Amino acid sequence: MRNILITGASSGFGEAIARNLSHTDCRLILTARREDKLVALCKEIEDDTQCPVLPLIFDVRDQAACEEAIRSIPEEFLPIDVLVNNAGLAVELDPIHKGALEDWERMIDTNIKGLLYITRLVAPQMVERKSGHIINLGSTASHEVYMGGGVYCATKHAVLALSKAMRTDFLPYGIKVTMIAPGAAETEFSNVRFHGDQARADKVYEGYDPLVAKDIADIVEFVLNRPAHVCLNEIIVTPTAQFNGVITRNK
Ligand code: NDP
Ligand code: 8X3
Repeated sequence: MRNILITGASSGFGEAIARNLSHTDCRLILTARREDKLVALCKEIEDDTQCPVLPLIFDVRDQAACEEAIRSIPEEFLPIDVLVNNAGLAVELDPIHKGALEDWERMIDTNIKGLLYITRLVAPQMVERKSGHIINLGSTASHEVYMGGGVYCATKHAVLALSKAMRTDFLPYGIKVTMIAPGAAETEFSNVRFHGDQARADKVYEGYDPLVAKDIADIVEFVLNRPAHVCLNEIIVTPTAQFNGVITRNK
């Protein structure tokens, strides 16, 4: 039975990944800031499946809170076999000369520093056991930049660099590292980016069929079910109507 920790499990990809994996032989540790949403999801999963679920409520930007949360994990959910670094966000679509420093800090602190804080706490146990799998949520924005997306794209370029760094640093220990790089997917992502302006968020997905969270959850399940000698290093997945972060049909 695998112990799986998923950050950002209160919505979108993280929630869908948790729902999918709850039907497999595992225990889930789910993290996010919104306690009501996360606790409701954990209860639903425990009612519907045999899967034990542990909610951890904290902000990945808060290094002390990350440490306290990871140290609080009870023995029965340890050791962590799989870490899914999914928590992340984009804020606004401003060009560099107009961007708000506060928005930049939120993206950099969550998408880069938060991912590093959690990995630094979890990876040593994997190294010690010479076993484990880390899945990082990159993006097509790990490969291209688009207008107004500069700092978000920079954080996702960093996730690509860190995924390669983890793969090389952990190579001697047999730890798998996979970066999944989705294109446009309809989750709470654009609502968060535009501060709750749902009409503006909906426009992002007008005129084509975007990915949905389950598409990414199915890929995570596939990645985790490869034989021990197979590591998928990176998967780029877009809607059929989208070539990359820049070129989308009908846009
Ligand atoms: P959602 O907004 O639906 O989910 C984001 C999750 O991250 C939520 O559970 C949120 O929980 C959590 N989160 C955000 N900030 C923090 C924080 N500071 N501390 C703890 N948890 C946090 O978006 P998606 O599911 O779409 O995004 C998931 C990941 O996928 C992100 O890394 C995103 O960059 C990436 N991605 C998304 C794409 C898309 O088009 N949707 C495409 C490519 C990549 P809470 O608010 O409760 O803390
Ligand atoms: C999220 C999707 O289109 O903003 O990574 O790059 S996009």
